[in-house]
Amino acid sequence: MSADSLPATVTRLDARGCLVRLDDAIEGLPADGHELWCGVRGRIHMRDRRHQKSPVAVGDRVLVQHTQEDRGAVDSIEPRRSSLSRPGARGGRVEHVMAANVDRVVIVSAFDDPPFRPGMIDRVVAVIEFSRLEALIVVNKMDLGESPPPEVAAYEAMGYPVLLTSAVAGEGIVALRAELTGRTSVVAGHSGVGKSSLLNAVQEGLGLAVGDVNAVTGRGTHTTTAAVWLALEGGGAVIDTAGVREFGLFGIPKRDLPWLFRDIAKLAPGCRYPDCSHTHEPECAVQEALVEGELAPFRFDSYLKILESLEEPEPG
Ligand SMILES: Nc1nc2c(ncn2[C@@H]2O[C@H](COP(=O)(O)OP(=O)(O)O)[C@@H](O)[C@H]2O)c(=O)[nH]1
Ligand SMILES: [Mg+2]
Ligand SMILES: [Zn+2]
Repeated sequence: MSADSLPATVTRLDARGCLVRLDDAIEGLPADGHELWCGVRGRIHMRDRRHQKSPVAVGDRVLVQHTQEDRGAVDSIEPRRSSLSRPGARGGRVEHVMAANVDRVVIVSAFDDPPFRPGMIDRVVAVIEFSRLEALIVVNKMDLGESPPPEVAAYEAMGYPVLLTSAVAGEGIVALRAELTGRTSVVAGHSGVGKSSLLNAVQEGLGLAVGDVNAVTGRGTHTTTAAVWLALEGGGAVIDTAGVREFGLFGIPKRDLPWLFRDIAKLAPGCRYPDCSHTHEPECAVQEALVEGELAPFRFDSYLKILESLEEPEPG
């Protein structure tokens, strides 16, 4: 590190490099003196990050050199305190870090339009548990419904906080702002559920593009991998993502999955076999709870779907 290395946060990535937000402003730069476009210097390019798509991720803390005008170069990357990854190229073996240094994942769903899909929430919650992050579940577009979807009770029973919001009616926005302030959150959820609308409501002036549902869910759009880091006025930051494909099940071993479902994990000690997969074993407490109506069937469905999608560990 040289004397004029500037501490900064990576706020977005594109083919040319990354945009960073400097901790301390410099005169003559965009965004009130805070923004530099950076290339990543060759020597850090692949060091320790051979299996990663890009050496830097949105949310990374970096040291940069100001080279000319609004340009700079990333000198070094701080170790990540947490990260959220999805499988990238080579059959999912290349790690694609979607967001670095986050505390919490805000899972946004909609009451309707697009329809409420608990399967998506369950998948992201499993990733959150695996990554040891906090979860906040948001059900947006509550202006389209009278009462929350029935599945919400199951998440609350497991101890996950749930917020009901409407970006158009301004419902739940104060509470959401309070939840976001002072920590770094990443927002996950299907296209069209209202992620960008909610963030625009939380903080005036963010000016995030809001799509109409059909336009943003159209196939072939490449906006789904974009993530943007945004500083919040009251402290903290939020990373807006364009979709949910970002939250793949990277690196989760099959045998770990039962422990990533809180309701299933709680029942598992009652099973005959300590390594019970809860799919076919005799004297399975999870199966019994299902029959007794003590485990929500939608949760078990999600568990089975995810279990099938996870690869067996390679022998040896
Ligand atoms: N009825 C209703 N529509 C909303 C709400 N929030 C967002 N929308 C609409 O849903 C569409 C998608 O919103 P957007 O914020 O782009 O969703 P994103 O893809 O998750 O970022 C837009 O047409 C918004 O106007 C809401 O609370 N209620
Ligand atoms: Mg959006
Ligand atoms: Zn079992």
